[in-house]
Amino acid sequence: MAGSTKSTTKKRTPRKTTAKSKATANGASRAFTPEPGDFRRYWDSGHTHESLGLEAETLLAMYRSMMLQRRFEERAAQMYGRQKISGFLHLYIGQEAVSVGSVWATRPDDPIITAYRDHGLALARGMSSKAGMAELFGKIDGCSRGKGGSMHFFDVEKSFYGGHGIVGGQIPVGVGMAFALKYKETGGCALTYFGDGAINQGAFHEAANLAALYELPVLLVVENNEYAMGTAVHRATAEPDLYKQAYAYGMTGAIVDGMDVFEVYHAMKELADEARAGKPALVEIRTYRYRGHSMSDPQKYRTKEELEQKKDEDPILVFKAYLLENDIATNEQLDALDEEVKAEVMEAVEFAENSPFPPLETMYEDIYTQEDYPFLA
Ligand SMILES: Cc1ncc(C[n+]2csc(CCOP(=O)(O)OP(=O)(O)O)c2C)c(N)n1
Ligand SMILES: [Mg+2]
Repeated sequence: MAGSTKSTTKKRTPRKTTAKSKATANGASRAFTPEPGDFRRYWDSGHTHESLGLEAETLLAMYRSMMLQRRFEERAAQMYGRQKISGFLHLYIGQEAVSVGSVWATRPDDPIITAYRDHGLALARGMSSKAGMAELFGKIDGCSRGKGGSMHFFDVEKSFYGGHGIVGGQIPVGVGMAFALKYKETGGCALTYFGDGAINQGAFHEAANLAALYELPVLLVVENNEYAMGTAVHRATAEPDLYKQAYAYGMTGAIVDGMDVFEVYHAMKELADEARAGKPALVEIRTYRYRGHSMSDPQKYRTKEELEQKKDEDPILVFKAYLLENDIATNEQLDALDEEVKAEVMEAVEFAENSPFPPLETMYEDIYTQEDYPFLA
């Protein structure tokens, strides 16, 4: 009721804020003193392989992994066209610096969990291209015995925990894994990946809160490839600088150039080590996907010019130029490596072709049941 507030509202006498009265009994602060957040920028930092302590041999292994991911997916797209692969197929092409920079910067037993755009991270972590391709073909020798397909790559031996189709669904699972790592005192860090489209899911915010509250060893890595299906980030997210959302949880927020493998490597190394010591972070890696959201995407939401401009920043070309300029490898060596990778992918296709479909009786295998679950009687 307008006008009635005067009679019902008591005038408050302003209280003096003393050092003692700043924190309330529950620990919250009464004083209005927003502090600048812990934000980091990993961009244009001029790193060289020497400054990062990377040997020539390591650089070539990193480059090989990026090429393997690219060639694997190009071939997968072709096989999809030939109807060898059915269901969904989301390609990671353009984002390879994220997977390689992260994997090389962290421990092989640091668990990785991601969304459905999962081939790149799985291959970078060391999943065999044969097991990956057979999974795409829906065959029994696939990494998930042909039952998961493109969106559900899994390789527990390599600490790769999928491959999840519900947008944002894997984030609390990743934080749960971080809880386990802390509880078991393994010193590991849970690398939890998701897309820009997942950051507005409640699951992200609930998980981020617990990660910070319990000081869990986790990196919440958002691969911002500018689009969630056909929706640009700024059309869906009120604060399109996603890393800033870390502030709400008192976490470190980092922005990283995801087209530069050195920046990703540096960021992930530094931040994972801090996370191991109980300081989780939200890591926004700016990247780009060159292909459509999935195989059936007319891509009307972006212009050809945008795509062409982004192709100039291709993380593989950028890295290749570095290797050549710094005499790490010659053009001939890199071409030979490409041929080797192409041959590996063809072998994977042949392997997938020759592997059988899962026999009918496997339908009831790999299913989780808890015999003594009380409500299933
Ligand atoms: C909870 C939920 N809502 C909607 C969908 C449908 N969906 C599948 S992918 C996607 C876009 C996600 O985009 P982003 O997180 O940016 O990942 P990207 O595809 O760019 O890797 C949506 C909305 C879904 N799978 N799950
Ligand atoms: Mg996206």
